[in-house]
Amino acid sequence: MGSGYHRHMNAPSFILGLLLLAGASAAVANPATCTPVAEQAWIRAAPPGATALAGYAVLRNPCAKPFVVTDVSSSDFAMGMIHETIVEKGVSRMRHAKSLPLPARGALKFEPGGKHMMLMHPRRVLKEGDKVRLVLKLADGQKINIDAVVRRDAPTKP
Ligand SMILES: [Cu+2]
Repeated sequence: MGSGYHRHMNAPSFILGLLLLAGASAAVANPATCTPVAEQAWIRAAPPGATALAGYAVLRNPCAKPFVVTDVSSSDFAMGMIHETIVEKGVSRMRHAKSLPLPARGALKFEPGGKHMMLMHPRRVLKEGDKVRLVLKLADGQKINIDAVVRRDAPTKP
């Protein structure tokens, strides 16, 4: 895993590694209060003055119904947006994703080189180890609170 800052580069081996990590089973929650949960949430540390940081997490859905993720926000940033990465003719670009499906009993992965939470204009200096509260918005109006840690590299599963 590289130690660089937020980049949108093609990293197939890294993505494969994350997919392999995704096999873990999710706990089945009480259907009455069933809600998706975020794991391994982190934000890529960036140099002071950076105007956009990328956030990553694995969102698991233990419920029998699907959800749709529509937006992200944080009180530590002026603006948040869901991005997805597309590769055209070998060139990687990112674009705004207005909605991302989270299948029933499935997972949605935000990961380097793929979908990510684009966090723009930080309101405070964010250093390695700092915690940031992110809020994912679902199409049904639910909000998922995520506590992300600022790190240089992706966390490895314990
Ligand atoms: Cu982006």
